[in-house]
Amino acid sequence: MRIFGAIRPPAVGPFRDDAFTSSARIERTAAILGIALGVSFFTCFATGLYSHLAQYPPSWLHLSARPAGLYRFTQGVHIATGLASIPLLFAKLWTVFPKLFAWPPFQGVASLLERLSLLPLVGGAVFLLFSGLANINLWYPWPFNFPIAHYWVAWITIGGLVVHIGAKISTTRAALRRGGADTIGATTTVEPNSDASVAAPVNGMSRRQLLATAFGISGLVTLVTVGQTYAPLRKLALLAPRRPDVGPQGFPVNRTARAAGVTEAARSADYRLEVTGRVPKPITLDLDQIRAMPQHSATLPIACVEGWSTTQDWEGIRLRDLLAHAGVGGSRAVRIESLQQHRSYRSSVVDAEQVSDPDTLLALRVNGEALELDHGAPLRLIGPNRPGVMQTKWVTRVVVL
Ligand SMILES: Nc1nc2c(c(=O)[nH]1)N[C@H]1C(S)=C(S)[C@@H](COP(=O)(O)O)O[C@H]1N2
Ligand SMILES: [Mo]
Repeated sequence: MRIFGAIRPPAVGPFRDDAFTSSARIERTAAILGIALGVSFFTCFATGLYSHLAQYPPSWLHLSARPAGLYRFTQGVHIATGLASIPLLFAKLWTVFPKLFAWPPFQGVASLLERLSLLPLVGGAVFLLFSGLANINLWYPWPFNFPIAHYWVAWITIGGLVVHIGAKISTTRAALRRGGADTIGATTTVEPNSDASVAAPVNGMSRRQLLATAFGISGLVTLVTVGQTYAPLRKLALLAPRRPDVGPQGFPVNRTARAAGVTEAARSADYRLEVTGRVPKPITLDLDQIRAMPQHSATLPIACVEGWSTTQDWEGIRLRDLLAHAGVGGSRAVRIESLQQHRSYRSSVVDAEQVSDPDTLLALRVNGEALELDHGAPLRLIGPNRPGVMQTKWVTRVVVL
């Protein structure tokens, strides 16, 4: 790498020796933030993967209907860890920023690969956190399909993260032992074992102040958003895009009947529920016939992929009773179709295990009242451990697969 000795950038701007002098920028800060981000990113990745598999189940995998609130928990964790990562990522990028201008830029093949892996890692991390944040605020300033892009970029980012951890594990270990007071950027190195950088913040914040600020903001963000799914903190959910107790009948609506274009069809006296597909005797029921069937109740959450959830008491007919009514013996997977004609989430698949679950209902009522139009009246699907996007509203057809 002698070539880098010969060509050197002019000592201006960030390339000056004294360009970065903050005493908070030390390897130890980078290591602590790195570990926190590693934990939050892997947690976010695992819960995100679960969410993806739940929404796009491959043929070899079947997701259990129990525990009923599992998806609610994993998706709450997914959004909470994503949001908590944002201030930590800012702090980490700020801490290691001077390394962008280090000379020589790399010191061999391994070092070159390590530096290149930062591109998918940093680019991917910024993309994931930004697109996720926009999505939970129902803001789509892009032409691509959010779940697909978010999913594939997650794989790229995790790949970059694995390479990064492999490359940095020994630096991190060293930094966490006392020797890690090496500054990042400044030419003078703080004596190992001296507490100078901690005790005397000569330039700006000390390391402790930086970490306290980053973790403090991260904790605060979690505290004021997690109430969207964790009921005891409901009152604190000031920054949450959705309050689980605000909306018609006391809980939120993402897509209204008007937005879905179903108002007329859902109110019409011509409304019918059809059971078709691979059935011995296809049936068509009107509302009175549905109301005359045995009614059951279940207390189940709607757990939206955007991180909010709300648990309600639902009442309606069991999906398995409906299939039995149409002469279907045993349990089979079905596709539930909505009156909604356009856009996503107008149908969803219920697998055989979910169909046979006694709590999988086509609900007519919630909390002792008839469903309101925006909650899916006259009939909505509600089942245990399903992502919110698969709790189809305004159901008009059950296709046995
Ligand atoms: N037909 C239909 N059903 C739907 C949706 C939809 O857009 N269309 N949205 C889903 C989503 S994203 C969630 S979280 C739940 C609850 O959404 P809501 O708050 O709009 O009732 O209903 C689901 N059912
Ligand atoms: Mo949702």
